[in-house]
Amino acid sequence: MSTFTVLNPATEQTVATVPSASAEETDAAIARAVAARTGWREVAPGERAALLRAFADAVDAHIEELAGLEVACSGHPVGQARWEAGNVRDVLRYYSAAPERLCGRQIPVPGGVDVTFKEPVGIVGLIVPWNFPMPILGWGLGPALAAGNPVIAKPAERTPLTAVRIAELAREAGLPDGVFQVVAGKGSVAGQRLVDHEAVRKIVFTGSTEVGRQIMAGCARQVKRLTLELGGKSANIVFADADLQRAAASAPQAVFDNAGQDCCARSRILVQRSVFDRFMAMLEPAVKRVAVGDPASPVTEMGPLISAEHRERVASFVPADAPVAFRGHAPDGPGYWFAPTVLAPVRPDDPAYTEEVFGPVVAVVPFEDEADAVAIANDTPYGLSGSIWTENLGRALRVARAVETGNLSVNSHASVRYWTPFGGFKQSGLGRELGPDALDAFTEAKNVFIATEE
Ligand code: TAP
Repeated sequence: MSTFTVLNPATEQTVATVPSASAEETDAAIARAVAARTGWREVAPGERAALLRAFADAVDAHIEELAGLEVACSGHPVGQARWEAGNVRDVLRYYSAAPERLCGRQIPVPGGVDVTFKEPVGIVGLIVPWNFPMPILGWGLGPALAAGNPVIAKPAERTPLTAVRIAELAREAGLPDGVFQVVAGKGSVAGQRLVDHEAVRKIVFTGSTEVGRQIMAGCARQVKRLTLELGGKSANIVFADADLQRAAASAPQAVFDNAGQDCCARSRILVQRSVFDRFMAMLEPAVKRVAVGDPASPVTEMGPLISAEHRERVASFVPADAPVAFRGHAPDGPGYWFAPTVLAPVRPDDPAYTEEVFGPVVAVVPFEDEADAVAIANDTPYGLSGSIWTENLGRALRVARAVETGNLSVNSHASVRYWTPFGGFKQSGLGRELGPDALDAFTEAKNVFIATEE
């Protein structure tokens, strides 16, 4: 039996050794989901809603345990990890209202009536990355189950423990056998099997754009339904008329949250040239104030990177001659630490400016006017997130409409909210998660014509 070792990224100590699911074990999970499929779609809507609420309550009762696992497995600060477990609970509760509102339509047609049904799409494979193991699992799981689909989740190799525990809580809450399973295995084995197996009718993949492309090609062979949530290189645009103090105070959170291992990281700060120096003077103390350290401490704001390999990759974006304007702090000793790092001025071809770093590194660049800001913001193959700082409401709306990205905030660093659709433009993905329409991605519309003429 092959296994993988889960390391605590803050201590480099072993947390657990987990069996790695083979292709055959993944097939067995798929067979159990096939057996559960009809029973789950036939559960009465009110009962399915009650089961989702019970599942949410079970997660709620285990927030501390789940947060503790994520602190150990991912190095997330404990306050953040509690929020992440709470997000799973909230998303399950939000979508527990959906089964009883899964309404079709009645369409007037000649010779009869046509009614539509939203049918469950079938077995759903959720392939989850290591950066937000709990929320990203929940965003697919809640609506997929609410729509009447069995779900098989494949967590990332480095961070399987919370998903495994959440699946146990689902069973304890009364979800029938085979309705929600977790296969902890390699992407190239268990993940690939979910993509290749004909009984899996939909894949929800969150991860790198590179692997997303391969998954899309795999799904194309079977015309398999697919949602892709991929990489980002988002802009935080600060106009001269903004409340600069607020913009500078929140910029570190927008990029250094989760140690920058965030698809929504606003890793390019674009600042209007006339206030560039003032903004940098305000940004420096804000970056130096970021509390980096022991993830188990309630005052910690930023933990380590996920692994030694990932730290090496992040460090490659900051070579010895990099234009480092200033840095924050990071502990010495064991752990995959990397201090928050601000680069300026950067060349337009600097990889730290053009590529997704997925670490606590931000490039700050000046712009001249509104048109210039929009052109720079859009000069990337990605389009996931973004923020705009200005006191001019008209400008805020004009720029928000012009920036080619899926999720924007004005005078705020907020990114994902479960009430609103989330997803990317361009190479940041395909389809939307969350929000009131999320069940559309987990159902097929069926129309039935009923003749009324004799
Ligand atoms: P990836 O290396 O792409 O891995 C993501 C998931 O895919 C993991 O579970 C991985 O399993 C699995 N996988 C790898 N190869 C596979 C294959 N051939 N078939 C099926 N599954 C496969 O990404 P990552 O490094 O974990 O995460 C970082 C990336 O995710 C960043 O680019 C980030 O921007 C993106 N991300 C995007 C979003 C949204 S919402 N747009 C959110 C978070 C992260 P293993 O762990 O076993 O390799």
